[in-house]
Amino acid sequence: MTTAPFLDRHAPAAPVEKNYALLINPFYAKDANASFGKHVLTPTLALTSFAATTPAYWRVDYWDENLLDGRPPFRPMPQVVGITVHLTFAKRAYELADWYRSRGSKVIFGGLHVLSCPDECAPHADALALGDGVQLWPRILRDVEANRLQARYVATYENDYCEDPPPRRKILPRHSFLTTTSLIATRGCHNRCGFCYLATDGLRMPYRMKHPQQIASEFQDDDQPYAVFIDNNLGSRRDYLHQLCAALRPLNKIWSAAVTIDVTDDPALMRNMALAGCTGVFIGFESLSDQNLSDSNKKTPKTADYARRVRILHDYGIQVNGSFVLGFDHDRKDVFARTAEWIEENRLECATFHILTPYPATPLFRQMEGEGRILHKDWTLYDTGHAVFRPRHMTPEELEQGYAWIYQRLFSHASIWRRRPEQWQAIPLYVAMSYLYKRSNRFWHLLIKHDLVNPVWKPLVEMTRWRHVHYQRRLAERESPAVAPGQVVSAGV
Ligand code: B12
Ligand code: SF4
Repeated sequence: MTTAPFLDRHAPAAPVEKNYALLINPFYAKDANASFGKHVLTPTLALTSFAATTPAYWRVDYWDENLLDGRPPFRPMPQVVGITVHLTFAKRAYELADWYRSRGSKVIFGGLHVLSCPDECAPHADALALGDGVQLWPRILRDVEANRLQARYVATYENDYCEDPPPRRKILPRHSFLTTTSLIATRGCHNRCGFCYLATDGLRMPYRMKHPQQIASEFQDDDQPYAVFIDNNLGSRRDYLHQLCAALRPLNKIWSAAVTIDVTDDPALMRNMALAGCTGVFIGFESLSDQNLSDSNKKTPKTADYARRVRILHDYGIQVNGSFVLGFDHDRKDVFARTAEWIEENRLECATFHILTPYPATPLFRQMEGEGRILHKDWTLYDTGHAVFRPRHMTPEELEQGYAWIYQRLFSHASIWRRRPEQWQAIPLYVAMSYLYKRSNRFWHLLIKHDLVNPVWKPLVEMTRWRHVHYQRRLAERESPAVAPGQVVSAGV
C-alpha cells in the first residue's frame, strides 16, 4: 500500500496498437493512520467520465494502480495513454508518462494538478487537457488520428451538464470496489473556502446539475445496491436535492453523499433524503472554531449548533462521517483532544482528519507563501497526512503527532464503543462495520489484491439496504421520524 509498482526501464518496446487508449489512475502511498479501505470504496470518475466520449472504433482499457494488480499493461503499447494527475501522485504520473512516451505512446495529462501547475506538467506529456475532459477528449483523439496533436487543450465548466453522457463504468473492474456506482449529479459548490481546490486560480466551476432522472437511470443501470455521490456538495441547491430524492426514492437502493451541515435547516429535506435511501452523509465540519471557519470564508452555521444538527441527521437514520481539518491558525495543542471528545459526545459513526494543506494556486497557498510559512514543495507529501507549512501555535512535528494520535483514538476499541448507536439492536451492525473499516488495515491489501472487496462487503451492503427499505416504509407512514435502523454501510463507507 506504500510502494508504486516497478517500471522496468529495460523492458523492450512492444508494437504500438492504433486506436487503443489506456487510461491510468496512478499509484499513491496510503496513509497508515487512516483506513486503507477508503481507497476502494468507490472509483474516481476522472477517467470514466470522459472515457464515455471515446469513438466506438477506439479500444479503451482502464488501469488503477491502487488495486495492487501491478503496473499498467504495455503489450501492445497503446497509441494514447491518458493519465489523471493530482499533486500527491504527480511524481508517479511523470514516471509513467516518461516510460510510455519513450516507447512510442502519446501521453495526455488531465486533472487538478494540470490545472494548478501546467508548466511543471508540460515537459512530461505530449498534451495537457486543462479543464473538462468530457469536452476535450474527443477533440484530442481526433487530433491524434490526424497527427496534429497540440500541446494544450482548454475547456471551461460552463456547458450544460445534462448533455454529458453517463460515465463509462463498464471499463471498471467490478469486484475491486465496494461499489462501482460513484455518481456525480452536480459540479461546484456555493461556498469557496480558501483551502479548497475549488478556489484554485483559473478554475471557474459554476454550480451545474444533471437532470435527476439521468442520475436515477445511471444508478439503476449499474445494477449495484449502493451508490456514493462524489459531488463536492450535493446540498448546495436544496430545491434540486428535493427533486433528486424524488427521482431516487422508487429505486429502493441506498446511497451516501457529501453535503454541508446547513442542509439540516430544512427538516422536509432530511425526511426526503431518508425516504430516498440516504444512509449516510459526509460533512466537512472542518473545525469546531468559528474563527477558523470565518478565516477560511466558509459560510456555515455556528459551531455551537453543530451538535443539534447532527442529532437531526441521526433522527432520520442518517449516519455522519465528519471531516475535520487540523492546524488552522486558531488551533492550539488542545485541538486534537477537544475534537475527539466532541466526536465521541455526538456519536459520529465515522470521522476523517486532514492536516491543513495549502494546495498550489489557492488563496491559502498564497497566504502561507506570503508569510514565508511553506516548508517545501514536495507535492507527494501534500496528502493531508503531513504538515507542509509552519502552523501558528505548534510545531509541524506536533501537528503530525496530534494527527496520528486522533486517528488512533477514534479507531480504538474504547472510542468505537463510546460512539455506539443508542438502540441496542443497531449495535452489532455498527460494530461489524467499524471493525471492518477501521481496524482491518492488515487485511485490506489481501482483499484488494484478490479482488475480494465487493464480495466481502456485498452481504453487509445488502443487509443495510434491506434494513433501510423497511425503515423507509415505517417513516413514510408517519409525520415524525421513526426509530432509526443501525446501518452497516454508512457515510463514506
Ligand atoms: C473520489 C475521490 C477520492 C477517492 C478516489 C481517489 C483516486 N484518485 O482514485 C478516494 C476516496 C480514494 C480519495 C482519496 C483521497 N482524496 Co480524493 N476525491 C475524490 C473526489 C470526491 C471525486 C473525484 C472525482 O471523481 N471527481 C469527478 C471528476 C469527473 O472530476 P475531475 O477529477 O476533476 O476530472 C475531470 C477533469 O479534471 C478532467 N480530467 C481529469 N483527469 C483527466 C485525464 C485526462 C487524460 C483528461 C483528458 C481529462 C482529465 O476531466 C474530468 C471530467 O471533467 C474529489 C472531489 C471532487 N468532487 O472532485 C476528491 C479530491 C480529488 N480528493 C482530494 C484529496 C485531498 C484526497 C486525499 C489525499 C485525502 C486523504 N487524506 O485521504 C486522498 C488520497 C488520494 C490521493 N493521494 O490523491 C482532494 C484533492 C485536492 C487537490 N488539490 O489535489 C479533492 C479535490 C477533494 C477536496 N475537496 O479537497 N479521493
Ligand atoms: S464547502 Fe466543501 S466543497 Fe464547498 S468550497 Fe468549502 S471545502 Fe470546498
